[in-house]
Amino acid sequence: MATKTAGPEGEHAPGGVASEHLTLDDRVALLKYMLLMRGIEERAMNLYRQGKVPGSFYDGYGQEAVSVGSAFAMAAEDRLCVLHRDLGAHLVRGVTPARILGQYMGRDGGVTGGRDGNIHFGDFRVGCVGMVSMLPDMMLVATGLAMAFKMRREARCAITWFGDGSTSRGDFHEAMNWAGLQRLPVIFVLENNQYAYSTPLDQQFAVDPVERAQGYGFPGVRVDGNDPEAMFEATREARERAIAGGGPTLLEAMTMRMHGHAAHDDMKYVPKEQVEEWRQKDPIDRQEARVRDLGADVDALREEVTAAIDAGTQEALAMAMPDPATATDRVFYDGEEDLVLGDGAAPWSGFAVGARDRGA
Ligand SMILES: Cc1ncc(C[n+]2csc(CCOP(=O)(O)OP(=O)(O)O)c2C)c(N)n1
Ligand SMILES: [Mg+2]
Repeated sequence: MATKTAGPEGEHAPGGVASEHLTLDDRVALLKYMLLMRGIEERAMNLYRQGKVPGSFYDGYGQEAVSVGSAFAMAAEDRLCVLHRDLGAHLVRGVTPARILGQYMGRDGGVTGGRDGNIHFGDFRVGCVGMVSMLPDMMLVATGLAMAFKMRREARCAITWFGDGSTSRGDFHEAMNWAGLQRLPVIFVLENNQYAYSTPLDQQFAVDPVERAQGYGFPGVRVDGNDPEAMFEATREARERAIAGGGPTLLEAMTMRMHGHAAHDDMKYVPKEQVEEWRQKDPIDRQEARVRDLGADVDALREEVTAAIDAGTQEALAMAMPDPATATDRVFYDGEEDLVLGDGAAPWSGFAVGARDRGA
């Protein structure tokens, strides 16, 4: 059980492919979801500055490839435990820009209907589980989902994302231990963006997390987190192994937090050269160069994405604020709603081009 590095790290010649399982349409779709993620978050930041988004605002600028690439490798019947820098996962599963922007603004038509602030949301109908804020408790939720899949003998997989800072908490070890012991079908994606608020990596761990995975009896794989195709391929392989009964995988996605922890953080503590170095590895620029080289009409795609975000913004701004009389609806289980995970029937938009649907 070796620790390995997936895909050619760092350098990607335009047109070079990191996965044989992706068609050109898939590769363009990866770019589309990354553009959507960046565009929606930029729009949300503007709305925040206009006072329309309460609290603070958290984004995943520069990290788009991590959630987009890995979510793209998951099947309709799988479950995703999504964290605060992983908007791309919601988008790949088909959540619309309007519902996301409505969520950030606390509107009735947002994903939680105004019941939570900007990032703690998930839509069961598309297989996304709402985020628990305590880090990294979603690792335990994903492990529990995988345990249920195993007990029911269902060929399904759970995936979750979490940051480098999360690896210093006990829950990380509990989830890894149980998943390893039970050989559960779960994928842990460590989003190593080199900072946990202001704490840099060299103050975070003495042993790299990919090596820790081996300590719990399963592989740790380091992936170029700024390459959506490498993320896709590593996740696809991990899922295949999980479904075959091979147990969990830890993927360490190497990336960089390009903005402050949240809108209120000017990240004075991050060296400018470090940011500049990572700007050269921007995942959108790289994917754009690849598919442009292969003949994709990237300009038309950009226009399509901008139009979708413009329309979504108008729709979200027109949404009403929630009716206070409904505040406790959907907070406690009342037997009315189907909260049972499992039917896999989801109003997909994003996954239509995913590899799994083609039986790849
Ligand atoms: C147990 C716990 N402690 C503190 C926080 C507050 N908090 C939210 S995000 C964050 C930074 C986490 O860093 P990392 O895990 O590296 O994720 P990143 O924000 O870099 O993506 C902190 C301290 C929390 N949510 N849960
Ligand atoms: Mg971090």
